[in-house]
Amino acid sequence: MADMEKCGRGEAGEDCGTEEIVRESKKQKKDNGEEGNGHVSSDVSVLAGFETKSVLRDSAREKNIFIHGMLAGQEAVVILEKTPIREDTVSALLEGSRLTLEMRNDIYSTYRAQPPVQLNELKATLVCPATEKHVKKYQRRGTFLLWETGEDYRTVTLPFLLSQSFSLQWVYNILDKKAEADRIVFEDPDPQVGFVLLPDFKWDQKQLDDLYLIAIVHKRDIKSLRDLRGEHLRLLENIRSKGEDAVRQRYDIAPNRLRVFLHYQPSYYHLHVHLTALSYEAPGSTVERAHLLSDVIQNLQADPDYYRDRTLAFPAHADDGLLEKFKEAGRL
Ligand code: M7G
Repeated sequence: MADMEKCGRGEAGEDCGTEEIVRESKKQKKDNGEEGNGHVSSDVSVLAGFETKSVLRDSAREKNIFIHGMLAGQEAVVILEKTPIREDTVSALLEGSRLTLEMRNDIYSTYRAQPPVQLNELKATLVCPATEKHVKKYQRRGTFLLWETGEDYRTVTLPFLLSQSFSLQWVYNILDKKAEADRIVFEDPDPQVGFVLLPDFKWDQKQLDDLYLIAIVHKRDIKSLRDLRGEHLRLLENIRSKGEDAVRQRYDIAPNRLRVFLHYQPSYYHLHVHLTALSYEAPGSTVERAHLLSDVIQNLQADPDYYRDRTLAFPAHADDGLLEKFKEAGRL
């Protein structure tokens, strides 16, 4: 399993692999303070007062659980997930764990292992205050494919997302260096073709196997893939070449080991590109949602209005409102 030894130090001097809930919560307090909407405390027991309302989703395979509840009187979502086992911790795990025999049969035996406390971490993500839309995003429910023509986008989807979409405050905080500035891996500050490359908050940066970065463009007027035109080719090519170079330099990963893609529909309507390790089956990397950046570039080279006119398929959830709008418009 790859580890982070290769990663060296970032431009901002940050050590790779040091993300902790304590630091995150401290940062969150600072960030929220700047925006005047925060309330989480910076102490280690920030989740102690969390009152669970319901489990939105859990997965034995992915080893995660999404919980909806209340924190300090506000709606909140907490995501807990077991992190991958790092190769560089294996000997400490084997030596330091307390084993309890569960069963033995011939040459086979299974144990419950209690690792040393410092190796027994979970990744915890807190969204607070969470909106109803956050709760729906994380809930497991029926998914249906929609086929959206260019006309559907303009008449149904666009009005819906203008009224409904998630706040982009976290994106602007990154672009304005009000949050996560110490996590930036690379930046091209050009207002037309520039972008910020940083770890996605789904990645704990402790191992490269599940590497997940996002490139967020500086331009603020491109909502999604749908808005891309031939004139944006320079921007997209810039993300591809400089983003891939930065990943090679920082993590020693070649472009042909990366999956570089856009989501349609995204959750956040400010153009961004996902970069994940090719070997990692990242959530949202399936064919109905992920569009390879290299394909997007070729499509725009062949037809500058490709994404204005094409019918695009995407998965919609039973209760997320857009499906309902398509029904109302007689498009289902
Ligand atoms: P998307 O395609 O809009 O939607 O991707 P998705 O969340 O359904 O995939 C947005 C990406 O931004 C996702 O990969 C998120 O994990 C990531 N992301 C979301 N937030 C709120 C943050 C954040 O505050 N910081 C960072 N670094 N990444 C985030």
